[in-house]
Amino acid sequence: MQNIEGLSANTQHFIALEEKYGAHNYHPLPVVLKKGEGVFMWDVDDKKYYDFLSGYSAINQGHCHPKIVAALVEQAQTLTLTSRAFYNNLLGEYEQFMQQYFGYDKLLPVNTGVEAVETALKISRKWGYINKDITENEARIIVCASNFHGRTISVVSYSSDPTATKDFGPFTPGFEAIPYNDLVALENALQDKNVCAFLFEPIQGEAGVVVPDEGYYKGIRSLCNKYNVLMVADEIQTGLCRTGTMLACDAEQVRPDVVILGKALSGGVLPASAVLADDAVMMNIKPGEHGSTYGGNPLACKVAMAALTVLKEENMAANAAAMGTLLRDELAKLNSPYISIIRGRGLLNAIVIKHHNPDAAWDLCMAMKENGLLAKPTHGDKIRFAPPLTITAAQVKEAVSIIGKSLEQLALLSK
Ligand code: IF1
Repeated sequence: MQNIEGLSANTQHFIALEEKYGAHNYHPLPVVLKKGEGVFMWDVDDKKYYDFLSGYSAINQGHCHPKIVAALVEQAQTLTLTSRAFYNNLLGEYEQFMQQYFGYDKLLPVNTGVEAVETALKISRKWGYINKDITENEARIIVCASNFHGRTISVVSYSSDPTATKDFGPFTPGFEAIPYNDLVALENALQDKNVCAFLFEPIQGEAGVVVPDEGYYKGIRSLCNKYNVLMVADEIQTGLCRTGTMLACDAEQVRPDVVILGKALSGGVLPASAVLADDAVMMNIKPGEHGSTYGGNPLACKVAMAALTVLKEENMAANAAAMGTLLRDELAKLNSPYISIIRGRGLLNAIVIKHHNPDAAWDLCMAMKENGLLAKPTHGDKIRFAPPLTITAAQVKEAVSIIGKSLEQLALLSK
């Protein structure tokens, strides 16, 4: 039972319901939210919080962005789903919109991020057999240690996190993990003629916002060209202005062969994900070989076009870059003995906590919650700071003052 000491009756009520009737597949911070607007959320006792997680980068545009919600409401009252058994008047328009927006010939629409990752794995293998003449069932995909690409059996098959794999075997073969941010290891792995793709996160989110060296993307691009391997970028968390450019790979002007999008593609209002690729890759997929019931539904198409439009209209990439720099600078000014590292790009950031108490990161998140800011630890000692990209300089400064106050309380806690 979640320790619900010191929580309001309201909060305890909702936590108890989840405890009793829901699978225990998460360990949430003990806060129950009922409303979101912009960079803020309110709990069931009307307490206001800065959202410094943004739904793990699904809410780049801010909670309940009026233009995205308007698109949702309008389409929800018109036509929500046709299935792909028939055409609809929005999918083609959305696909053309995405071609003009990202510059790839084709889009394959699905729903969740991991579904898009699985789609990219299938497309990559198909390309390997058809275009690289790899022996049937011998295709291999190179991934990075400490990756996070979702939670399906095939995707956790290449996870290095025992929590993701224990008691879920047997696993899907055909994957090899190499160290992240290591071009020598990548070139060694690409000697294998059966390699069809290299799947990577431009910044490793779950691993604790691990930013690779300058030149990593360019190096991957060059090696994938040299060894005729698909460069597959999982931009589900790093894409859509989160790291200060439309796609994280744009930071080095690198164009992957396959781009995977999700999360903020729909501004956090419904699941929508997509795989982008040029014809030479995408046209290997023939009718009936892949799809999903909701993939390309008109509601998601309408919402996604609105969500992407506001990213540009409100210049969110530039704001993410500027506010990210301000956030990291203001955090550094705290000079806290409990922060060993501050890292990130744009508004995808994390601090690493240095403290003898193994629960210090959790305790700090609990203190920040009391002080009006929501964030959550990742992998024990790291705390991700990723507010919506609409945050202002004044709000960044106020948020950092909350973080500073909470760090002082952590000091007292540790006495
Ligand atoms: C949860 C982590 C982050 C992702 C990348 C694919 C997916 C994700 C780079 C799959 C999803 C989410 C999942 C969410 C928490 C969050 C997460 F902690 F799980 F690892 F962000 F780092 N590629 N990440 O980050 O997308 O199927 O979830 O739509 O599972 O609670 P999804």
